[in-house]
Amino acid sequence: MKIYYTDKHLLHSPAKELHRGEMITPHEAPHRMALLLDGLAKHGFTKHLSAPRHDISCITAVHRSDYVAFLQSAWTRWKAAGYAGDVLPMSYPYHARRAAPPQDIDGAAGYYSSSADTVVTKTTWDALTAIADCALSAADSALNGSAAFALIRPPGHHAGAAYMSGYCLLNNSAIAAQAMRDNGAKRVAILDVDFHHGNGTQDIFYARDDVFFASIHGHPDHHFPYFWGHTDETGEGLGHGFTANYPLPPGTAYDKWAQALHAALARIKASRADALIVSLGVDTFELDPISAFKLKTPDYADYGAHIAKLGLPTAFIMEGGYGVAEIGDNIAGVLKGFSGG
Ligand code: OKP
Ligand code: ZN
Repeated sequence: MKIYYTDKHLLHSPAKELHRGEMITPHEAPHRMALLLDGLAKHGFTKHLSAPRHDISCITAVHRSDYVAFLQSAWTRWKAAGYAGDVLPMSYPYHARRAAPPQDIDGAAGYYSSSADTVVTKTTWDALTAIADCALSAADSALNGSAAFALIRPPGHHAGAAYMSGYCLLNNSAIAAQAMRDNGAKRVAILDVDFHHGNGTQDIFYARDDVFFASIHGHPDHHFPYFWGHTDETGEGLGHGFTANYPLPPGTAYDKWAQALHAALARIKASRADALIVSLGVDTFELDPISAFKLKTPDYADYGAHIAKLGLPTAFIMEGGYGVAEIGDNIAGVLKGFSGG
């Protein structure tokens, strides 16, 4: 298992998170990576590869160029407007009310967002390109015959073609999946095992038949992102039948979760994908502070082994998993289980 890492994730460090009516210390911040690096080291995962710079076209292949321009300029524009803190939008368009963003950066930030938990800091863009490179190198490695893990933060699966959301700004898994397509995979499958539904990834590929998307997650009646992830969301147009959602109730433990996994794996097999991206969030863990499933540490190795049975070139892309001492044990479990122990 090759592991791609960069310490440039430190360049995205939100000062605060707006959470349930309060400004709190962010759940998604550099300390997550410190915990994860320590935990992985205990399991012998100490070798990290650095990723070469990939072309910006790898990013604009799934993200709208006006959104990329927004991410690159948002902090400067926010400061130029005299606004304090990081770019934290709070006014949202009522669905697609206007085709273009307003001139004011506060309004523009809302236009390119769908939840007030995600900020742009002065150096966010530099973090984002460096971690996207890790995801892209993991995809390259998988296609070249070596399974790989992108050890990155912030996560990406809530970011759509033109919106940030749920701590995510660029959709690393979507960028990696698209790169696999562009580098020879005819069909790619994305398996999203993060506790939260991967709405951004779903949106990006919703009308396509070359990227199959399956997600197992907390039911949107109870959990973020709230407006996506129901079973009746199955794709549209050409993409009809290429999205599969497995929403599960709060409190779900591994027996029921694994049944959904087996259903998702069967669908991936039937999709005849020739490469796999795993959006690997371990916020399904019983002690995760913002989630509600009951997976235990040994379950991670078990499901890693099931994913391996697909026999596909695979890139694991880090998504969520918050503030617990076991985060490294759980990621190590998946990687070891996948690699055969
Ligand atoms: C990111 B990932 C309101 C709820 C918003 C966002 C959770 C994002 C999780 N405070 N919370 O999927 O792990
Ligand atoms: Zn999550």
